[in-house]
Amino acid sequence: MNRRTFTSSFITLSLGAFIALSGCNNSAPAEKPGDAKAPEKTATATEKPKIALIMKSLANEFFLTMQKGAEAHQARNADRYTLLSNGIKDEQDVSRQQQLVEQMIAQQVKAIVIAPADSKALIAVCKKAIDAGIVVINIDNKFDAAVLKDQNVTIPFVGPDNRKGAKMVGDALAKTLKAGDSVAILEGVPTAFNAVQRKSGFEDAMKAANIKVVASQSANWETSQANKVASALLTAHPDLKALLCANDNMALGAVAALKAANKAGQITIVGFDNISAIQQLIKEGGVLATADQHADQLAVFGIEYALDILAKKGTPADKETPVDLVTKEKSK
Ligand code: ALL
Repeated sequence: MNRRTFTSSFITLSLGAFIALSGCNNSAPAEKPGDAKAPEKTATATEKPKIALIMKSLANEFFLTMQKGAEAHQARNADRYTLLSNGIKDEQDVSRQQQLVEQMIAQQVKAIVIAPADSKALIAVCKKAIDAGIVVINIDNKFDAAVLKDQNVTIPFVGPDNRKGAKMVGDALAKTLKAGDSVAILEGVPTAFNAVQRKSGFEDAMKAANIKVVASQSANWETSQANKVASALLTAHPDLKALLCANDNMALGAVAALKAANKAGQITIVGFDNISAIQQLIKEGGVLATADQHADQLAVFGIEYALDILAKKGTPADKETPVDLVTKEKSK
């Protein structure tokens, strides 16, 4: 991908996100999530429960896929619940996500299924939702166990083992390298537990193969930041053999940085998410591997879980969802 293609795909993604933010935020058009005004009536026991899905950046294809999966599930289960789906524009806009939770509390939803942008900062507002009688399910990025304990709150987590997923990707990479080689990691948002777990999984795999991690830096899940960080790493470490990216959006930025530095084909890139642009690059050989955490199913698992709890009022427990290695061989 040259600079121009990179820029235009970035614009396409951003445009897609804009359309998503302005058009698809809400599966129940009569109830705009942006309006935090007090509901006109109190829900009765016979009414279908409203479930709110609160995601992170809709500029990331991962969350658009998640949203589509949730909407398809709701369409198949229209008699069971209504869905309000929301996202933010910027991966780090934690305060916007907090506002979304507040708005969903004001709308008296029965359950909130949330992929938090930050593993600590969203807990207090989720506790507020629980105190208001709302079932809260944590998906994708796990809340911090110590802060949950501190605030005396239990929120079940439905999502993959990110350390395991990253280890699988790292192991696939290690097979193509030799002991003593140098690699670098591009981390996600450091206050997100899944970003930390993925970094650890990459490190586990490199350690097991005696490969040196000479640098590890955050690019906050973003393509453009990853592009800058990767360019700087290529200059600082000319002997680098691979870049392990904690998500595919950052892998796209790293791929563009390699092209710009005329190093395409000399340095191996791996990612995490299995977005369509990376699937294509895996086929072409521009990226070695990624992990599929089944974005289309992640929110669905959370919604089903919320419906179960609403129906049986059982004790919530964590639930691990699948994560699979994707390589050229595996996708044949
Ligand atoms: C994580 C997801 C995805 C995504 C990232 C960016 O929580 O699991 O890997 O790319 O958020 O927001």
